[in-house]
Amino acid sequence: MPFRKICVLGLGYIGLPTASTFATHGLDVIGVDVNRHVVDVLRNGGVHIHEPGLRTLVQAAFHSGKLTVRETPVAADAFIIAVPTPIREDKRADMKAVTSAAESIVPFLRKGNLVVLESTSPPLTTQQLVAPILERSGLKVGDDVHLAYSPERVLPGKILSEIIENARVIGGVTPESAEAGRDLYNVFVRGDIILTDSTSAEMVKLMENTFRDVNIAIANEFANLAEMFGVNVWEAITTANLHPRVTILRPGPGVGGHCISVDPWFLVEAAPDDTPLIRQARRVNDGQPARVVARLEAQTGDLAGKRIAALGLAYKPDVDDLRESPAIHVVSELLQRGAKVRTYEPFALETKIGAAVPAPTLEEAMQDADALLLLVNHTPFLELDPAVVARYMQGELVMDTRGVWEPDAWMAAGLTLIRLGDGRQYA
Ligand code: SAJ
Repeated sequence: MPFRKICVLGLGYIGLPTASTFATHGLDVIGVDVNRHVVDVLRNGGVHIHEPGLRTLVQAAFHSGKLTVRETPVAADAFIIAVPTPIREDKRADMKAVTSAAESIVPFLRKGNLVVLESTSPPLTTQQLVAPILERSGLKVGDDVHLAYSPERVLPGKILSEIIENARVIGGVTPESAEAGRDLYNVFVRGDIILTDSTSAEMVKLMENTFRDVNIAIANEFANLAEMFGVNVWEAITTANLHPRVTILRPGPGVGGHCISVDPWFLVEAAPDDTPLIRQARRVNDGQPARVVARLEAQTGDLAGKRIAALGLAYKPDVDDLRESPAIHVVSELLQRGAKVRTYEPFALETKIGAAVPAPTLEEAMQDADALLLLVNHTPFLELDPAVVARYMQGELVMDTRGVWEPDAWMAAGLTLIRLGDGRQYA
């Protein structure tokens, strides 16, 4: 099935790279975003997202004349929905954006069109939410219009290569819909394309991220046990991972990002009585920020009035993405206990968390601090010289929640390093 013109709804972390990649591979792409600011920024040559290589790709797409952006859809051969599916307070998926994106294409649907949902969604969304909306057009999904679910599985920080190289699952509401999806993504995907039904494709996506969440939860629980038993969890994990069938992940201050900390809830929502493990893993990971603060407080005593330098706010290294970031929860908890927090996030310098003061430089964040807290293992932090840190700080306590700093070097600089999951004493 030949596709010449496509409409991509949602120009965020997934939609923008997807739209631009299709455009640089020769399709006419209309990128649609309901947020006027996003459309304006892109039209003026900017990019509203930090992702390595994205600016260059978007510029190439515009220069090719194949990408245009606007606030409403137009008629096209295919429509890709890549809008957010955030989680609500009650831990249920907020499907408003998917609903309104699907509704917005109804007036433009024509016989033979393909619609692909990429947004991570609870099982059965494609069949039970999207299909009925599309049928308001009078066309029959599966007969007149193809409909498929194809999850994005790219890793933030590596989106541009993974979007092309990763295996891609395409689940159709009919086999023909899946095949139509394959014809579309074949334009640029170099990884394997696996065809299945739409609900299986939805499950695959949720299973991948839930698997990772549960595995991080057990690493976090091991870290907590290690502190209790006087064990260095980082060494213990390295040793355990020498076993040919064991791969324990890394403990940390919690799990953030818009995917792994959110997607498992979609399974819990769909089957609350049959997901005890998934729910518990979420609780363990969500409990990590409080554990970090408790460990720090055990060293410093009452946190009220203590000057804490918090390094890193993003949800993981070398990205500016703050969504669901556990570092933010740690900072909020410190503030609640009366600590005076200075934050330094090199990828989003102006980020302000409550009463915390965002420092423009690392040095200003560390100046006169009673304690230094590493929350994200951004590359620049890995190279920090403990002797330099010691010169800026007033106190001696340094806490590493990512297991990346070596105690010896910090001790040699006269500082006390404690590490999450490390129950050994280095005095
Ligand atoms: N984390 C740990 N310990 C680890 C690994 C990660 O604490 O050993 C934490 C990170 O610090 C971060 C969170 O988990 O806060 C998630 O980071 P991540 O790098 O594991 O994953 P994401 O959220 O950036 O991207 C994931 C990926 N999914 C899987 O690896 C199964 C990616 O392939 C998906 O496309 C993406 O979710 C998504 O969009 O769903």
